[in-house]
Amino acid sequence: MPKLPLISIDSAVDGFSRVKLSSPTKLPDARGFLWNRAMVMQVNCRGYVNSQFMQPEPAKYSYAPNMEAKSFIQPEHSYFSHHPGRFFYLKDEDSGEIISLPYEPMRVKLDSFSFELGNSDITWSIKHSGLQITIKVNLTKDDLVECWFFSVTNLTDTVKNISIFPYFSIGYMSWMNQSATYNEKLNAIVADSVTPYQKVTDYFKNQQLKDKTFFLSDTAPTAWHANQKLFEGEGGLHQPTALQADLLGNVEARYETPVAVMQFQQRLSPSEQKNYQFLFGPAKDEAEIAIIKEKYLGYQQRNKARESYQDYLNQGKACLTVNSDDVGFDDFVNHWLPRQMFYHGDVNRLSTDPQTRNYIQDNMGMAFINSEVTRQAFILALSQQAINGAMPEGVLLHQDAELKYINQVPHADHGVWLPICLSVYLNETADVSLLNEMIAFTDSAQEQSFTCHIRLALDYLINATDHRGLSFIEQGDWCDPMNMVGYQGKGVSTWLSLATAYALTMWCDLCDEYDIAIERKKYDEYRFAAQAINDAVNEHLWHGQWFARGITDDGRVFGTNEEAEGKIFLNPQTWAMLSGAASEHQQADMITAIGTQLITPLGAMMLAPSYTAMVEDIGRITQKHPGVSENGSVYNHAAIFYVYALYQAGQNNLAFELLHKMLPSLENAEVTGQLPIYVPNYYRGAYHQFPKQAGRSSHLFNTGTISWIYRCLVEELCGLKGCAKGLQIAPKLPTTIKKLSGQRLFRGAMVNFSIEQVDDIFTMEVLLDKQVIEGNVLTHLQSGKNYQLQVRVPLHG
Ligand code: CEZ
Repeated sequence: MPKLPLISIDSAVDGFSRVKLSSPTKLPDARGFLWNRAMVMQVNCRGYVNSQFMQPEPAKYSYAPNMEAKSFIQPEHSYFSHHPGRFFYLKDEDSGEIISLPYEPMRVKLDSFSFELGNSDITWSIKHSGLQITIKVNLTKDDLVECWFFSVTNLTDTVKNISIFPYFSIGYMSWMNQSATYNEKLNAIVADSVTPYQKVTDYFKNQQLKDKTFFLSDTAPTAWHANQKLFEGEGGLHQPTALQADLLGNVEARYETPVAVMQFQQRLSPSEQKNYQFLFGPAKDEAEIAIIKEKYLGYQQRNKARESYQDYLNQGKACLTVNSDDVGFDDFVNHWLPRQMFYHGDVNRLSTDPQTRNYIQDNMGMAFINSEVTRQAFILALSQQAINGAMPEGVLLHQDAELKYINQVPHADHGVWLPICLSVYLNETADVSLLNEMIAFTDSAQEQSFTCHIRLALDYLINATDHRGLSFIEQGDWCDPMNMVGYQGKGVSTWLSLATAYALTMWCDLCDEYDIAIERKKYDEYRFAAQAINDAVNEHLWHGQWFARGITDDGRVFGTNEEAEGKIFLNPQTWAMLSGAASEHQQADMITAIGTQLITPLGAMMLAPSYTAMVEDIGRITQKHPGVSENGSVYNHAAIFYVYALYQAGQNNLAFELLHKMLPSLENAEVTGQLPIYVPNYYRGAYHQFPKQAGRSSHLFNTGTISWIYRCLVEELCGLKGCAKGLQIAPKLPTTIKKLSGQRLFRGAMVNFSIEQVDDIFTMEVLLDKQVIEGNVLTHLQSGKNYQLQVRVPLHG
């Protein structure tokens, strides 16, 4: 049998892509994810699953084997033998051999293994001992249920007698009450619990909670088992005692940790195939389970569910497809990147109070998919602004939602993001009517125009500066855990100062480009303020060859070469390029310093050297493990800011080199440990301190990086950027890409483009439908029409 490549990318029937992994051990942490507006599940190639649903706050239906803290989805989520999962034991009743599928918990070497990730489903194709097994899972458009399909085919020419045991973990549900048994009427194992509480008020609050977990089957089981401990017995998960008997014992769980196991004895004639369908999920009561059963169990119901789920995810189609010589790059940009962007914009990382900076940036990305969603999101964010101009820590998306976790810590930067992200919405739509939308405040019913809300946010930022004209950092800016630089009310942030100057400049530029009504005096004040901040940053924070990160409450400048750790931070350099604070000479110094101290094979680290001990006038960031998250990882959100700034500075080659590096690929998979289906929030850094772990993916697909990568691809690399007059053509191809073609959907018009770098011209040539275009703006593109665009650019800039 020809050796399968470890990872392969195929195109799928639904026109999407299919990424396949042919080993459960080479990339043991490899995983895929599925979601809808109410739930998300991360599925590991070995069968482990990390899943949660919203009611409206995040909740579990398949728990760890012991009480677990409720928290936001963590980076580097690790697996362990009793980690929640969806497994299938398979016993050959003739030989007695038992294996488990897709691999855990028994870890028996299989004849062939394939873990396949599609847009709307995750599949395993396995061959072993003459059997072909296919396991597939998908979610539904908007219900709380996992739809599993299991099929086994006898590839031999002899009869095979087998037993199949789906083993779906339920885990430790509640210290107050947990149990499970088989419900014949539903043909399901139903686990029941009571969400623990002690306050009377919570009794009434918890009435609607979905405290049941169900495992439904389309086939009546030969026997069943619902008791985790007794199922394992002395054999443990590697050789469960319950499987040693001919039949499972039909054992309940009574204030014992539940599990859902069924046994299906099956005689398979040669070439005979047997299919099973299973549904798994949370429910409030048996009536709800019956409705789910009615809706999704059955061949037609299943196909209908799969199609509607595909249709839901296909809404995530974005406005750009590219065709370069790099198959992996094209596959990721055309399929997986828009998918991850849609996940962020459509379900807001499945939070009821997304951090304001995340909410605005994630919805900036939606402007490339469905700009009406962006419009509504920007209006909602401003409706929760205070009348003094302060933007909230988080945007509440549900009437019962509260600000939780990090949103209870005051951060100073939330006002900069709308003026910065608004440009993408206006470039994609030219919808200046948004600026006249009348919106109230969180603390006043008085309505003011969108423009006025922006002005209040910018004024609030300008006033939140110290005697030097630098921005107070409070307990954090973009960098959440930088919480002790300014908690005494005096510390300032270089990044936020520069981001404020950039936001002021962006707003003035937008007012010019889209002729937005703003008083001349206010316009001049903003231009002046931006320059004043840039000057103040240069006066107090330029140190040697780069900008420091800030000044502490006690006046200590940090993030300079004088320190042993945290010598250089990426963000101040990036945003000094964006805000215009850095001269060409300074830019050259910074790019050199970044090149020697921060660049790794996976991209730019956000600071170096990583902190290895607490620094009390900087804060929590220094306590994170070196190379992890903000403490010097390749934090992709910060890295893509740098890529975007390099494009603004015309550094097209370095920009593309760093953009390409952060994209997961077949080539870097054995370093990152992940499949090329999402950009993680970070890759391990501390490259010079802990090289062994460097490059490892966090596997966390929640990251503000995505919308910025997409912006770089559409507006910079391809240079097909909207403006007030139409579509501006200004591609920034690296010298390594001589030709790039593709499609760009712009305000309803489909532009089929080809961009070529040639060395026989000195100025760019633009042809639209073979007509030479004067200048570089396509002004009369009509919605619904198709256009052929040819762009020839001089090879050497
Ligand atoms: O959260 C992210 C935030 O969602 O950290 C980014 C910040 O810009 C994003 O808005 C950088 O700080 O609290 C913590 O220590 C966590 O590290 C969070 O800061 C971090 C989570 O890991 C999610 O990535």
